[in-house]
Amino acid sequence: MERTFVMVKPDGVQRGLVGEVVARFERRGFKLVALKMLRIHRDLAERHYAEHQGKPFFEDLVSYITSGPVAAMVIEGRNVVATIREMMGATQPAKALPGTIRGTYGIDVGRNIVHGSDSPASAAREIELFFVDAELLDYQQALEPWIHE
Ligand code: ABT
Ligand code: MG
Repeated sequence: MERTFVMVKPDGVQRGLVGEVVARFERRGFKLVALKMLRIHRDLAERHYAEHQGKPFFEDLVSYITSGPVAAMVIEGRNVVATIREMMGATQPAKALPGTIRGTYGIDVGRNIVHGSDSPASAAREIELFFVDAELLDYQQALEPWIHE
């Protein structure tokens, strides 16, 4: 089963949106495999956003993501990477469709509330950055047969 890495960013935590974001993914039917809060420090931020190093917005991005606690999680389900990206909405909240997370709660790109891996390969890399194996829980979701056919 596919897994993705999701993170409620510092603005989402400060605005009390952790429960809202997690609830959307739970209600969709996805399974929570890991969940914790942490404060990202500069070295982890630079590794997480390695693909953007050297770009003009990189410094702002690092200071935003390190500005307060985040809620990090691993979520599992069929096609979960792409589905969660769709539920999040466009990177620029102003362009995100109404009903998506960013299209409901966001305005500026530097306050876009939530992160979700953009591919299964990114998910594997990010999960390893943020979690150790023992934190990824192996259990049966009771309603699973009523969610996947
Ligand atoms: P993340 O979940 O933060 O990775 O956002 P997303 O994958 O939707 O967007 P990408 B392209 O990965 O951008 C990462 C963050 O960089 C910021 N950014 C990006 C800018 O500020 N200006 C830009 O031109 C681009 C391309 C926005 C993204 N998120 N934040 N914060
Ligand atoms: Mg990204």
